[in-house]
Amino acid sequence: MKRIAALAVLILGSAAIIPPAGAAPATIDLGRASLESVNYPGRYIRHQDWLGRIDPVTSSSTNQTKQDATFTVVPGLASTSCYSFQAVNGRFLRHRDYRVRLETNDGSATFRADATFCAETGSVSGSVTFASYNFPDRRLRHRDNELWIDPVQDSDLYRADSSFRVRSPWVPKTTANPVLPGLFADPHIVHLDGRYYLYPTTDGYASWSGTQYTAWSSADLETWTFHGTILDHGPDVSWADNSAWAPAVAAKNGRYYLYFSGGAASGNTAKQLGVAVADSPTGPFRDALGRPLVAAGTYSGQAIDPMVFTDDDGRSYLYWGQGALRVVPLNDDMTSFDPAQVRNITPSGYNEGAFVIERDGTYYLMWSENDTRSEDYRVAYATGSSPLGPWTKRGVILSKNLDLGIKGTGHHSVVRAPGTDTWYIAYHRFAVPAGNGTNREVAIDRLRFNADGTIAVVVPTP
Ligand code: FUB
Repeated sequence: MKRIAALAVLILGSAAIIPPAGAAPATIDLGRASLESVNYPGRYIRHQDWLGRIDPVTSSSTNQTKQDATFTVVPGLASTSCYSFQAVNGRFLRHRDYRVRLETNDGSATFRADATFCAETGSVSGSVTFASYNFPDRRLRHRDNELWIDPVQDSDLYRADSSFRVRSPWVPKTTANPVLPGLFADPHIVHLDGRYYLYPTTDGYASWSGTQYTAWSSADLETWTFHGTILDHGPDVSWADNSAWAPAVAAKNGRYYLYFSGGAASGNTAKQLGVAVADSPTGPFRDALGRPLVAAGTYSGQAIDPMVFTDDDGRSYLYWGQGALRVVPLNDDMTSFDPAQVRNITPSGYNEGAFVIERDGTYYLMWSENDTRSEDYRVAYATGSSPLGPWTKRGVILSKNLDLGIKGTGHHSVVRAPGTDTWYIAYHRFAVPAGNGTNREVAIDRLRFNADGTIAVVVPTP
């Protein structure tokens, strides 16, 4: 909406501003890329001394130069229908005083808007131009080899200076992780209708204040397709304004249920749990109740981090909570339960992020310990004989690996490859290399079982 409004101002509000001829919304692939100037072939967008430029890059350039000219294209920090560009060192291209520079995401609304650019068709076939998200009458443009956002001009020179070709990255991604481009956390992985789906928290917001949930899908757990925003607290949920955290999706009777948490509307920041429903795993989801499923203050602990486990007999159980873990059987409608059946099953060391699986008749309850801002955030588990327990704590299965720069490994989920005994764990960690507790990335690694049914310690991979 904001973008449409901004374009209306651009079109109606000023006769002097003329978008480049033929400019129309364009899409580019997410993931690593380098951006080559249209009118200076061989020159690529890069950063040097934290400032944006276009400079020559060739196969014999230094590794540093190649690295400086390589970005990960991620969903826009301010709008997932636009883009942001994250350098290999974890910082983002943003404009400040109209000069384009490289800075660390501080999570503020200003930073996210300054670091978001909306793609439109460029001056020549196959090229794109990038309008500033918050100054839509300005485009990313090189001038004397420096990168600025400059007001649109109706000239061939401007059109060429502001057009780029998306090229293969000078420094390709060599690691499997992170699996999603950009800042995401609390991944809920699930296999539905023949595909894997990931539903994460959108990260990179100060105080985790994001409002949007996105969906991603994959056939092989390696290549992920972005399905855009599936629920936005702003327009879609009347009782929550902020803190769109840690979604979980469950399927039943041909419908898909998204469990989520959010800060109550009207300035009250206490968290509550909700449930939304859709006819497809990629939404759009709509708030099923028009009110919380678990209202703030009903139980001790924060009403966040929902998870639904469905047993072989078709019965589904809702788990949730930070500080205290609760479970209750869900009714068949998946949107209600009997409050009298709510149990407190908080294990020792529990903080948040519960997840339950069953294997060979044993139930595994897993959770995150410590604070997500701590590098010691980690995953522990217990085993039990039913979805309700009783539970026996077994120990920690996933924690930091400082040799690899991996910190804050937690809020995970687990999926089994259909028809096999091969299991995967999706989790978040501080984004490598520049992350922290609000700038996190999503990784997937193997989860293995020992012969005695205990879970082997997970080896986090770069
Ligand atoms: O992402 C926001 C919150 O941080 C989640 O709800 C917690 O589990 C922690 O990961």
